[in-house]
Amino acid sequence: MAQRWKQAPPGSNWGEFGPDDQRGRMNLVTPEKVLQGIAEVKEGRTFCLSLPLDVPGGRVMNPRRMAPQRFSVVRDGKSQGQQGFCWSYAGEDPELTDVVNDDVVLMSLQYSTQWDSLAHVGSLFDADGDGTPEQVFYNGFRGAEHIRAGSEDALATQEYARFPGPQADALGIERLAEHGVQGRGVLIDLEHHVGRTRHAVGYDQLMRILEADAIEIEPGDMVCIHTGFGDTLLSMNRQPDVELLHKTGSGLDGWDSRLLNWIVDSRLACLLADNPAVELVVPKLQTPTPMRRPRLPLHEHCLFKNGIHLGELWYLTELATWLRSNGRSRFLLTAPPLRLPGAVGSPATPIATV
Ligand code: UVW
Repeated sequence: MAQRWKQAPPGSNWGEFGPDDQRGRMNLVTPEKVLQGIAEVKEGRTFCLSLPLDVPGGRVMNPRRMAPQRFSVVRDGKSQGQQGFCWSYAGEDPELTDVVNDDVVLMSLQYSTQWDSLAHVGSLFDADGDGTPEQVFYNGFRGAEHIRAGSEDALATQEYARFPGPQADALGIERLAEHGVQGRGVLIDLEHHVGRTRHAVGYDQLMRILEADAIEIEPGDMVCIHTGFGDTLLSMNRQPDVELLHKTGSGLDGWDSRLLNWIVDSRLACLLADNPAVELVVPKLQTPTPMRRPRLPLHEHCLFKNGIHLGELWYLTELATWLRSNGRSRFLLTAPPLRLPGAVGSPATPIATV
C-alpha cells in the first residue's frame, strides 16, 4: 500500500519497516534476539514483573482509570453469585461431579502493569501537508479512519460498561501480542544511582549510569527502567498516598533532545518502567508566546514518531536487586500483552528469567 503521509513528523522513522507496518521497533526483536535472551538464562530462576492488577487501588492516581471489578455471571437469566459463580453440572445431570467457577471483569486496561499500544498516543499533525492538522498515529494511521475514539460519555458519567470504548482497527495491542514479545531484557537501575525521590534523568546522567554499571544497549534490546516507584506503590497496599507518590521515583526527561536522539540511535526495541509514564510528567512549560506542544513528549517521540512501545507500572525491584547482587543486567524477558483485538493498551504479566 502507498504511504499514508505527504510529510512525516521531524525525527520520525515512518516507513522504516514499510508503509503498512504496525509493529514499529518490535520488528527488531528477531529470532536472534530471542536466542540472545535465552542465552542469558543461567539459573532458571523467574521473576514476576507485574504488580497485582488491583494496584494502585482506587482512582486517585489516575481518575480516568478504573480498578478491576469482578462481577457475577448470568446464566439462564439468573445471577450466579457475587464474585464469579460456582455451579455443578450435577444440577443438570446427577451423574456428573464437576464443580466449576467462572468470572467476569471490568477494568481499565491501563490501570496497573500495562503495555501502551501504538494506538494509545498520537498527535495533531498535518500529515497531508494541506495546512490542517488532524489526529494522526504512528506510520500515518488516522484517528478518523483507523483508530476511532471511545465515547466521552463514559468518562463523564464514569459508567464505562454502557458506552463503547476506542476501537483501534490499526496499531491495536494485538499487533504486539501476535509478535510474541520475547527477547533480551536489559535493566537500567536508576534508583541505585539517583535514589527514590522524584527526579528527571536526562542524557548525560543516563550515560554516566550506563558507564558505571557497564551496560551496553544493543539493537533489539527491551530496556527496563527501575525507579523504585512500583515498589513504593505496592507497599501502600491499595491505599495510595498521592502526595508521597508525587515525590517518588525518577523518570526519563522527555524534553531532553539528546536523550530522545539516543533512544532512536540505540535502536532499542521498547521502553518499560516501574513508574506511571516512563518519562517524568512535568507541569506545562510556560513560554513567552503560546506554543503547541505535547504534554507527554516522550510518549510522542516513542509511540507516535518512532513506533516504540512503552510499558508502565511494571514491578522491577526484586529483579533489580537480584541482578545487582549477581553483577548482571541482562535476562530473558517474556512479556506478551493480551491478544485483544482493537484495544489501545493491555494489562501484562511479564516474566524475567535469569
Ligand atoms: C496517559 O495517561 C496519556 O498515558 P500513560 O498511562 O501511557 O502514561
